[in-house]
Amino acid sequence: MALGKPCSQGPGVATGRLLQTRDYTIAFATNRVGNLPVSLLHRASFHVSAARLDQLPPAGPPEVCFVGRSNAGKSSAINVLANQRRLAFSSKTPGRTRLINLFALPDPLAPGQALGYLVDLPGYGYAAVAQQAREEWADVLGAYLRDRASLAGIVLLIDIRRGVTELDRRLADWIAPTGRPVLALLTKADKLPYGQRVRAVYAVRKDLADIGALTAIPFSATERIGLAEAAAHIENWISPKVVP
Ligand SMILES: Nc1nc2c(ncn2[C@@H]2O[C@H](COP(=O)(O)OP(=O)(O)OP(=O)(O)O)[C@@H](O)[C@H]2O)c(=O)[nH]1
Ligand SMILES: [Mg+2]
Repeated sequence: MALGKPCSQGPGVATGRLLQTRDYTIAFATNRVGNLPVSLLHRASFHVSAARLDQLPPAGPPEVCFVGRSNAGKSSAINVLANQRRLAFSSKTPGRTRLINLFALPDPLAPGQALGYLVDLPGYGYAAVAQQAREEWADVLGAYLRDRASLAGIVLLIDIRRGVTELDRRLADWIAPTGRPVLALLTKADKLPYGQRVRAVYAVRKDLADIGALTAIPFSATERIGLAEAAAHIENWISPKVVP
């Protein structure tokens, strides 16, 4: 099924699975360097690449995927969240990420096991890719977003200067019925003054209002804008903190 044809029924898995995930609040609270808590995401390491969904490992621990237009800043966001320079490659050449790349987050209580995964997905909307390859990728992306049982949350990257484009809107049509939570990072926020950033966030919230569980924030990989908030959001998807 292509991205243009969203399904009406989502898997409705997010709540149940998140509640079943073990809570590591105490372990992370002691996981400090000096007085600074070390983010779980800083421990990310490359796990596996896949060209097709059937090459992915079977659904297991929670996954957080990064989607968005080609060049929106997906790989740069993963690198800054992981506090690593070249974990996910980033490039001035659009369409650089061609494979689905999984990065494992190790379980602090079970060495050798993954607590969750970050997933860097190839961007869409890159004009130089042949039409057939684009449609094939839309099918893969659509199936991943709809069917991947372990997908706990979606990070949607949108260039703050472009806002929600036609292709982003089609993706949102696909995501909304699944009920999956979305963190929209409005990337390259360093390119806009504060007032325009605020206006851009309002516009994106309005354009994506049909996504029930939506959070939208300005983000910059270079200036680290929105970094702490994005990291906390993603960590909570991987390992939900139980608030008494
Ligand atoms: N000024 C600025 N530039 C950024 C920021 N994030 C990414 N870039 C630049 O935008 C370009 C694309 O970044 P990538 O992270 O490779 O984008 P991508 O979404 O992974 O691209 P594909 O893999 O092609 O889909 C690179 O030249 C980055 O240096 C940011 O926060 N601020
Ligand atoms: Mg990339």
